[in-house]
Formats: sequence, structure tokens, C-alpha cells
Amino acid sequence: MFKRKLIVCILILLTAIAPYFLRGTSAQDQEMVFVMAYPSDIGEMNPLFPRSERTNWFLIQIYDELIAYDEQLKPIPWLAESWEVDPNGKWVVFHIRKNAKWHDGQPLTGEDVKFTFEYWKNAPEDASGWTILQNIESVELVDDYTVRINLKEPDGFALEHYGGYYILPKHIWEGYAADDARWDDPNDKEAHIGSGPFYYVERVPDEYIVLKKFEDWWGKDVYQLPNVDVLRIEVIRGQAARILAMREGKAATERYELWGTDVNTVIEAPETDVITGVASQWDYVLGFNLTIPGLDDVRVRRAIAYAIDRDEIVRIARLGWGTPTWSVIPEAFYPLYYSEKGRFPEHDVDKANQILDEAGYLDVDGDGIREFPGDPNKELKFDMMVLSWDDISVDAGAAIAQELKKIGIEIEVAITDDAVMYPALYALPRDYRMYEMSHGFGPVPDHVWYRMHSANDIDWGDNCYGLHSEEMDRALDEFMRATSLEDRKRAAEKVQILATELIPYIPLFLSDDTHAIRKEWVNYTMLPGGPFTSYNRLTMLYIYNVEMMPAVTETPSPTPAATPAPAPGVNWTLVGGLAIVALIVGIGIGFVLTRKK
Ligand SMILES: [Ca+2]
Repeated sequence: MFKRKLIVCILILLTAIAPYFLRGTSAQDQEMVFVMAYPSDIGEMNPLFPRSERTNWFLIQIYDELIAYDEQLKPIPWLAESWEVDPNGKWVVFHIRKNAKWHDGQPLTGEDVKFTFEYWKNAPEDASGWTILQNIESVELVDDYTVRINLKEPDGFALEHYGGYYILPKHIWEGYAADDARWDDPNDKEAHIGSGPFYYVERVPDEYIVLKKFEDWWGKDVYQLPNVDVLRIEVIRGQAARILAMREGKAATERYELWGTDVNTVIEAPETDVITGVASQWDYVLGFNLTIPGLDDVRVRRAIAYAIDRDEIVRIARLGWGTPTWSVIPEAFYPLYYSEKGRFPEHDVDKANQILDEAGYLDVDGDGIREFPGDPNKELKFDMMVLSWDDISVDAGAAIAQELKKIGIEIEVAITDDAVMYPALYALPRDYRMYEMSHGFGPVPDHVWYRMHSANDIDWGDNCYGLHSEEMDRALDEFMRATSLEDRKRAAEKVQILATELIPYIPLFLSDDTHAIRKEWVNYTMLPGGPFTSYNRLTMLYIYNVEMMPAVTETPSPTPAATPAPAPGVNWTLVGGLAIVALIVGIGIGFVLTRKK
């Protein structure tokens, strides 16, 4: 009898002190703060008009979409717990979760979803994904939590397309214009109410943004609440400064990849690791304004395509951390849809020069720069915009200028900030000649439609080249409408072949996904595009700081990281905690056995 009481006392005592050990002494009651370093501020907050992937990554924390993606880029349930898709691509039905709430506590229903699609469709044409929405015939509320989207033309990517819009609160935005200034007001907290795993707290433009974990998030029963309590986005200009911030513990990671020169610095630093191993979503391209004399001549663009030496560019701009891309649907990212027949030409300077000679662009005065046919006063000379805070873009631009010099085309590299460059490329009327930078890939290769269909030659549309080709439009329409894999692959091949003939832009390379991260941050999710793409919703649920949370007792990630998380050193607090747990279990088993007797 006495013995049993003693055991019970020990059990109670150990149960009481075990959490203390398991949490870790220094971290007890401390909030887990995750700091993401950005090279530049988000600029806008309106979820209908994100202009950069930086903004999208901010937005996915606050707003839910109907679907998300796993490591194989397969759609997984998100705000929609299930869906049905018409085999003929003419409708998609989403079943919305019944327990979702907005950050102000209001329930989220099918009304909000229907409102979102109608509101977004009626927004100005420069709203993100606007052209896709114009294919909506009607949005039906089947019941309070079931929304059916009926389409005018078939859409083979209907699930991925309509599953990918930020769902907006009707009770806040009904009656306001989609581009109302309220959306972008950092001081108007109600204007940033979403239903996502984090809620908006504060933004000081060009400095920082603070988000906090939403304890009432619907996903707590389906996935889990984020381990992180506070998500802070910190604007830190210059990669050297961001690496320093990481080494000093002021940032956990940064938004973009490391430049080649910094990869080894980060590997060698004791505080940081490099995450790598999946294809990058960053598609570096050389793009042309097709309305500019000279660049409107496909022979000039073809000569440039031959003059490009991708291996050299990857060597110079990426110090080898890159993968040349030969098609507008690169094999490295979309192996399913890549076609050998749609490859851009191999590097061949003689062929490039021959094309220009035959087209009549000759260097009449012998100064090394070619002139226009019959016009000795007009040289083949263009400026090329590159993105100032992206060293990869800047270095690749310099390499391209060297390569084009060899074929008598003079390039002046214009190093510009995004605040100058994006409007020059995307806002009408466009004001650029050539550019070289990266665009982000998404889970499905519909970027070819956005970039090359004439329907997207609109204000802030992705067809910033001004390409108008009936043949390309037809191939792209077939590609988007195909509902069988065979049809879609056939159309994708046609698109790739046409891109090598029309050459609105030249694919250059994907940078390898090289992310710097402080070693104590573990359990991120790897999918094509890396742990911090704007369609990777899992990383910010599962990532945690091992020093603050040595033992994850909650459900671990159903989608564990593909790359092994950095191994933590021996944590004696953890060992102590686990020893106590083992002791409790042991004594408990003993207790049960004793009772049985
Ligand atoms: Ca000349």
C-alpha cells in the first residue's frame, strides 16, 4: 500500500516537472518568432493586385486559397475540403469547410467564396489572374458551403486555376472597389482580415511586417497550427547584410536564393546551412519588346538565340548553381510537358552572324556594331533592363552583353529597381527594349498562356512582349482547354515549337534553389520551387526552432522534408526530458502491473 502511494507521488512529481525540461529552460514562455528577410518591401498589400512573389508569400499567410499543394505538386485540400471537376472541363465544384472563420471571428461560408469570384472577375483588368476569371459563366451557391463555378470554355486546369484565388471576406469588402485605397493602407487592420494561419498586426513600409498565429484557424484540426507564434518580414537590403543578420540571429532565412558567391560563405558559417536539392521556380529569361525596330525582326531575335551561351551565363551569374533551360516549358521543372522538339538552338556564334549578315544588318563603318539594312546611321544597339537587387540578374545581364557583342549587337545594361522596372515592362504603354530577369513558375505550366497569349497583352498582363500570333493563341487555347493528358502534352509541344519560331523571349536557366537558413530552423517542406515559394503553404505550418521546441509531440508533418533537416547537436535538456518521460512510462507500466497483481 505504502509502496503504491510512493509510486503515485513520484509519478505526479515527474509529470509536473517534465514539461519544464521538454520546453527547454531558456525558451520557456517565449514566443517563437520567425524572421524572413526580404531584399525589398512588398509595395502593395491588396490581394487582387500582387506585383511580386514577395507580396504573394506575405498574402498566403493571411489569406486562404481553396486548394494547396504537396511535395509532388498534387492539389491537396485547403479551404475546400473536397471538390469535383467536370471531365469535360466546363465546371468545378468546391466543398468549403464548415468551421472556417475570418480573423475577426465571423464565419466564412460559400457566400464569401461566391463573392470573391464575382468581385475579382469584375475588378480592373490588371488584377492578378483576371483573364482566367473572364471564362466564368456563373458562380452558383449550391448550398451554404458548396460553390459551383460554371465556365464558358473548357479549362483543363480548372481545379488549379479556381483553387488558387485568395478568398476574401464579403462582410468587409462588399460595396468597396477592388482597387480602393483601403486595401493598401497598412494602418487599416480590418482591411487585412483573412482566414489564413496568420493574421496581420503591423507594417512599417520599407522596414518590417508583423503577423501572428491565428489560434482559431480551421487548419488546426486538419493540419496543425503553425509552430511559429510570430512571423516577421524584415526588409534588409543587400545579401551580405542578410547573411550577417542570419548569422547574428536577427533573421531565420531570406526570401530568395543565395547568389553563387555567397553559397560557400553560408555553408562555411557555423550558424547557417544551405537548403538545396529541388528545382528553382525562378525562370531567368531574356525578353524582347516586339514593337521596337530591330527587335520586331524575328531574324534579329533568332541570331540572339544562337549567340546565347547558357553554360557561360550559369558559370558567370550563378557560379555553377544553375540549370540551363532550353524550352519555355523546361524539363527541369515540368518534365511531364517538356518536348525535345521545342528546344531553342545550341550556342553557335557563326550561325548567329550568318543570320544577321543574310538579313542585311552589316557593320558598314567597321566599328564592331552592325547597322540596320540601308540605314548606316542606325545601329543594332539596345538597352537591357536587369533587376538591381538580384545579383544573378545583374551578372547574367553582363554576360549576355558580352555574348551579343560578338555578333555586333551593342547592349547597354540598365540596372534598375523593381519600382522602375516592373511598370516599364508591364504597365501600358510599355517602355523598355530588352530585359533579363526571372519570372516565377507555378504548380502547372500555364505561364506559357499568360506570357504569350494575345489575351494577356493588357495593362499589367504577363504578355509584356506584345506577342500577337493567331497560331500561338490557338495552340495555347488547346493547351489550356485540353482535359486529357495526351491532348495537353500535344498542345504543350506545339506551344514550345512555336516559341522557338516566334522568340518573344529566350529561356536561359533556372537558378538552383539555394536557400540560406539558420541551423536551428528545421522541418520545412520541400517541393519544386523550394521551401518558401508562394504555393508552399506547408513550410510555415511545420517549421520550428529546435532550440525552443526540442520535442515535437504534436502530429508531425504528413509531408516530411525531402532534404534531411539539419541535425541538431546533443540537447541535454531534451535528453533529460525524454529520460523523465521514459521513467514516467516505466513507472506507469510498473504501476499497472502492480495493480494487476
Ligand atoms: Ca558599325
